[in-house]
Amino acid sequence: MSFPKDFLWGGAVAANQLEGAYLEDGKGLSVPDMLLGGDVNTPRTFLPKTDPTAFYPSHEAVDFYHRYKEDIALFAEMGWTVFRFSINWGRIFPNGDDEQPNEAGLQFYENVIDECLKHGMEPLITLCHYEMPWNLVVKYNGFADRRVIDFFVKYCKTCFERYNGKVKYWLTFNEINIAMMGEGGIGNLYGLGVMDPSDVNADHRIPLSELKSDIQVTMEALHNEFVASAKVVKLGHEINPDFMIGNMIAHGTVYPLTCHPKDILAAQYQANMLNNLCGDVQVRGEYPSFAYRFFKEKGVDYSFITEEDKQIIKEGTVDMYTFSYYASNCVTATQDVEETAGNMVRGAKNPYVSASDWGWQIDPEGLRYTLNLLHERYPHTPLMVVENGLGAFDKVEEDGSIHDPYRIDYLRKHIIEMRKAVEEDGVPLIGYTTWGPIDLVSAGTGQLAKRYGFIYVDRHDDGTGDFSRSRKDSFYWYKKCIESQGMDLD
Ligand code: BGP
Repeated sequence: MSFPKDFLWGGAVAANQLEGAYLEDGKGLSVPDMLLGGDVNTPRTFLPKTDPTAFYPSHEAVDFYHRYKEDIALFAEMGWTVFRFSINWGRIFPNGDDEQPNEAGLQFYENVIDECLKHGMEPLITLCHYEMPWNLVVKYNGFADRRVIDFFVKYCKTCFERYNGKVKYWLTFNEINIAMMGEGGIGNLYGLGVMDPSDVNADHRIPLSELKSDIQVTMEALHNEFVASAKVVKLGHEINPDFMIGNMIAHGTVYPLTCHPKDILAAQYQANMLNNLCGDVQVRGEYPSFAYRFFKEKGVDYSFITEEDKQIIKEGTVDMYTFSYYASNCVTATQDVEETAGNMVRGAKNPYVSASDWGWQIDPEGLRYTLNLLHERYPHTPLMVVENGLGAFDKVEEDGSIHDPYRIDYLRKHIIEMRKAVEEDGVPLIGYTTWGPIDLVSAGTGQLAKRYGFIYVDRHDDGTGDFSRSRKDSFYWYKKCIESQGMDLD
């Protein structure tokens, strides 16, 4: 037994982390264009008054915009049947609130889609991967303003109509639950396009972790994003009933650190807030009871959830649940323990697993556990792992080769656990796309040194490099994995 014959194998990227060409062919500025890089110990900083001496990693990224044919040919060489990428909203509506879409942007993605189809790859498109047009942040405070719902729906309608017949798989918002990760900066800005007015026009660098936020505004904006997503799902099905439209959750898999009942309850609470609140709204079509408990605890006035919105959310449930999985974390309410290092993903250290150089705890069995957990929770919904991978430092040898056994080891172990979930546990998993199959800009740190790729890109954090591509050992390994339907993993 192996994975089903029609199982989708491929890789996943985001426009802002890959394309570069940040102002080319009419594109407007979007949120990531305002961010500088950091590293494992230093958060990324926000600086909207573009400083010509600073290195903004997304501005050129790894230049996919000019090299997509070469890159897609390399993906095809590995035997991919799916390519997950995002459309940068600001290429289609440069200001977000424009009357007419930008034809050059639409044409660019049509070319990318056609290139995928030429190579027998299904495009899987994320409509918003942290890429809100900057103008919507400045003018409307992102999803805090309900008018942004309509702008998003109009943008998605434009994409659905233009690419109808060529694209079947769509995701509305990347990691919509990032808004639930801490109450501060990164979740608000990346996820919702929400900023405190006093930060928007800063003339100095502000670490993302220090951006101001307000829980009432965050929750209202997240609600508006749920409404936007549900409207888009409904509209997509009206345009083409065969569309498969998914949500996308950053799955923060949570374990209690001990079997102390207080730890169990703390872990359950965190899993509910982090993962299940968003998942339930988008899959089940209603807010779970613990969401209201959370609102009350935080003093959030949730009268923004109107009866009309509840109806919209009910009618716009997703066709598949897709998620990213990198690591698991422990939670404790009883002990004072060391926290894991690293950005975005934090928790109490698990003594039984190792961690990446960025402090993310490596836990392949956690993926099997997660798949089972999700299938139990949403028994009628197909699942897809749309991000999984290891960010690591790579070394180019003198002869140009790149040996990355650590990456192969990480992926092999996760694929084995995924296979057990499918074969032995009966989880309806329909596909797997590794994160960053070609080196790209890290979302969390803005680094290029945090590499995930099967394909190495000569581009560095000081802005040097000629963007040339080369195959790492893992490239040949993944090709073999796909050829054998996930059976030959040596
Ligand atoms: C997810 C994002 C991606 C990606 C990935 C790896 O949260 O959807 O955009 O970047 O994490 O994270 P990082 O780039 O911080 O290593």
